[in-house]
Amino acid sequence: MERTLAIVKPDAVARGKIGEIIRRFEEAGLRICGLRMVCLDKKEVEQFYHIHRGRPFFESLTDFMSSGPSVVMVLEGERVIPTVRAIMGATDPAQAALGSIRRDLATTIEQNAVHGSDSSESAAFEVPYFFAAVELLDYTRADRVAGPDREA
Ligand code: 3AN
Repeated sequence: MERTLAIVKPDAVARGKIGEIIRRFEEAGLRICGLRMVCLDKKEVEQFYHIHRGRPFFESLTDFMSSGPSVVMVLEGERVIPTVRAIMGATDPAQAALGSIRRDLATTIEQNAVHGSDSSESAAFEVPYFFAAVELLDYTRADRVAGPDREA
């Protein structure tokens, strides 16, 4: 089962959208295995977004991401990385698909409400950046289990 890191960014936290964003992930059947609210400092954000160092928006992006609390979470499911990317929508909210988080909730290409790892290589760096292995909890989504009363 694949895992990915998702973040509710400071703009969405400030606008009271934590629940709305998590609801969309849960309704897609994804399992939350770790969840925490964090206030990242500039250095932590710079390390997290190190692949964007040198890009014109790096300074502004790291200021924004360290401007207030975020919610970090690890999601698990089959093909969870592309699934979360699809639920989020394109980086630029104006280009994001109808019904995606960014189309519905984001304001700008920078303050775009949510982050999700873009590959298994990124997830392998991003998940342990925030969570120790013991913090990722194992349980079964009861509503996803096939049984006599349920559709398989
Ligand atoms: P995504 O989050 O869709 O994977 P990336 O990885 O290209 O997009 O960019 C990381 C973050 O950098 C974005 N979520 C967004 O906040 C910011 N960003 C990306 N492109 C721009 C841009 N052209 N101008 C300002 N900020 C940007």
